[in-house]
Amino acid sequence: MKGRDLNPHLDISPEVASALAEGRPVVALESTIISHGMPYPRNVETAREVQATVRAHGATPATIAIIGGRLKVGVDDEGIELLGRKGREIVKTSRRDLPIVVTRGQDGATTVAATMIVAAMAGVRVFATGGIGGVHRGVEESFDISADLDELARTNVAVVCAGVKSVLDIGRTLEYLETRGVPVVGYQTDALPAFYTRDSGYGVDYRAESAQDVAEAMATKWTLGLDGGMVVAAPIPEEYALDKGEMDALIDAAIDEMNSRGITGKETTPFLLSRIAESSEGRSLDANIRLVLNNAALAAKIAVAYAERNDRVQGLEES
Ligand code: PSU
Ligand code: MN
Repeated sequence: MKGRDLNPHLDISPEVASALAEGRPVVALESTIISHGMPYPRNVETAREVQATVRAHGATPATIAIIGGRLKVGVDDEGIELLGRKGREIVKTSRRDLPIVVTRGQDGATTVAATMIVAAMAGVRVFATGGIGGVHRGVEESFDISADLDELARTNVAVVCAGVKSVLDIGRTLEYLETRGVPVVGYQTDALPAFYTRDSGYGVDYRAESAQDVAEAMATKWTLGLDGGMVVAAPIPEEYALDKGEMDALIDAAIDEMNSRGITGKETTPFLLSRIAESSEGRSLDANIRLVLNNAALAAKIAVAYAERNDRVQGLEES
């Protein structure tokens, strides 16, 4: 379906379009996690499970990617299989890559930044992923700061993630988000989670007790005219968390190897994820899948709460 008077490059699937038209809850899902974040075929299995989890919690999943130069909101099974099978051959597409991939009619996997852009175009306000990009360790040398952070500062989508991964410089990532006015909200926690582990040693700005709390804060932010998103950080469920000391050692080793091999720029995150999956004998991948499913469930609850809130406010305005 070509959305009403929407962007000419955008295709919204019929299922997502009718949910949006009826004000029903929708959760955006990214595709770089499929193509560059996990190996085939578990990436495809996980993408399907994530969609099923969103449905089970009362929302419609909208996987976002670029297929043949079209911005897709609601990628079908065939599209997900393509992204998963081709993996790193697919262009990892962030804000700066979008115009080129679209112009050339290529396939592109959207990062958190690009997924936020496309979600916002379609009117989707809640997005679930695993981890966001951030300020990289060694930023003094590399100047590597993910475009995800600037997108969070300007595009109105709440991003549910498992905190900030310790392949990144967590402290500097938080400082950057503060400077750019992005709230970091802990879901039922005061501690910022660090992806595979529940506590990074850093705090969050605010703690939310419920999906309703998060939905209210989103609505207030945007009613105030404060553009930009929000990071909603949910810790990996206790039973799936990995040992912090052990993971830190594997992450340090992977970063050393990356530096000695001269891997930089957009290649860094995919390299680190696959190296850590190898050195942990797949345990990091299992944990990654568990936390993504957990985030999908929470994002669906937030999307439901946000839609209910909008219905209530509209009801009041009409009465
Ligand atoms: N973190 C993960 N898995 C991922 C990514 C980050 O644990 O797949 C992906 C996301 O798509 C994120 C991107 O937006 O990496 C960040 O890349 P960069 O640092 O190049 O901006
Ligand atoms: Mn980068």
